Amino acid sequence: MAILEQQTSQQLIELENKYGAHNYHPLPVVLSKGEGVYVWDVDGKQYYDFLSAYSAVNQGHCHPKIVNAMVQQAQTLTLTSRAFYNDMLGKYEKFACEFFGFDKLLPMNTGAEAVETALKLCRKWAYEVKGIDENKAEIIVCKNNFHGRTTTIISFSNDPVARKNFGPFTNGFIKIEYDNLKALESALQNNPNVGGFLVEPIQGEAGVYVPSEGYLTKAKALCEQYNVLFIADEVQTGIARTGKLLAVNHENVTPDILILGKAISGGVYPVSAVLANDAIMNVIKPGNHGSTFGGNPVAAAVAMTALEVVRDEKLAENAEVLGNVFRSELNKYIENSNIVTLVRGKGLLNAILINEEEDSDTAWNICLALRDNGLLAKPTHGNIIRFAPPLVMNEEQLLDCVGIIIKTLKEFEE
Ligand code: IF1
Repeated sequence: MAILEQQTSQQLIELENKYGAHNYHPLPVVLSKGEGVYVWDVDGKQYYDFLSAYSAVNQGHCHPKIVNAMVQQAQTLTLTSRAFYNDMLGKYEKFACEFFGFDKLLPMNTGAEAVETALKLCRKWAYEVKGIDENKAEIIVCKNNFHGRTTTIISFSNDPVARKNFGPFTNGFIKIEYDNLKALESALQNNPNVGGFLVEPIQGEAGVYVPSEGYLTKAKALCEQYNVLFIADEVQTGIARTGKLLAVNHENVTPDILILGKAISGGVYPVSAVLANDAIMNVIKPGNHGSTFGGNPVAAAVAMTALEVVRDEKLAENAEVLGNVFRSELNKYIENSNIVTLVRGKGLLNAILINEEEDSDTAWNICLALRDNGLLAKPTHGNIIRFAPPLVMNEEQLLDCVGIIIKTLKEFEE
């Protein structure tokens, strides 16, 4: 195909600019190959990937076992729709339910679809099990949340750029401060129609905000006290990213509804899932919810293999160990830095705070310099840079990356 002729980075950027909607502002680098912790641009330059496609490539780029599982299934049966059974879905559902410890799984494709599914499941449970009056159910969410881009989800976002001119919005959400148990208890006490509490165990997009020790435990206890479902959005924090299989495992909290996405497929194929026990999931009846691709055979094959890789290669344990090394090394540098004020995170989900205003372009310029030095990362909000390499990284590679990061930051020290 002519279009596949070798084109320069600039030509490829111009193609996207001319023919693609401008819904992103990517870092100016054009990637054409990925393997493990590395990606290469069209000119053959190698980079460490320190974003992992927003924690979707935890198992490393193009993991051979996961790619092989996809190829094998794609050459056999790709999609039946749910109008018929197929020989892969039940096996995947059983495998994933046992892997995460739930009775049932509802398969979807993207993280936002899984969040929407969880909201519908929570509302239906609120009416049919808790007994809240129809159309009166409320769901508590946290300020500075990120749960996806659909109209209902941005209805409870407070990001003006994500919301402006997309109204009218969906009602039925109560916003409270993150990591504030008094705010949660007050919302529960003063709103009898609350059916659920939707929370990110660590707020990723907000800038890798790790809540106080015990927050998740006490929040779950408050939900139990008020007969409200605790809904954990682990789309970004799940699948070993924070040093445990799930971020809620750091506090031994079991959510009533678990939302997964991204790395459940190793970044090879869109797969997401909602897991819950029968008392909740069984409110869903035929015709209530669905999706053409949800639970397709390729997704099933890919997800089972991607989860096996997490288990067999001990990626959570590796993330825990390397995350401690990363934060320890960065903290040594921060002691004498006049531009970086802190590093925070869990496992290999970390971020640094640049001591500039939110709208400064220092973080962006640092990411451009990191790119020139062979490492790819991107700022979240203005002055925060997220660092999230694939969990297959080894200590030697991590220390190499720490060296690149510190060398680059020093270029910006006054
Ligand atoms: C973008 C952010 C990260 C998520 C959580 C649900 C979803 C996401 C906790 C929806 C998705 C992605 C979306 C992508 C960039 C990235 C992101 F910057 F947007 F916020 F990771 F932090 N819950 N996060 O993080 O999953 O529908 O995308 O599969 O929209 O720019 P999705």
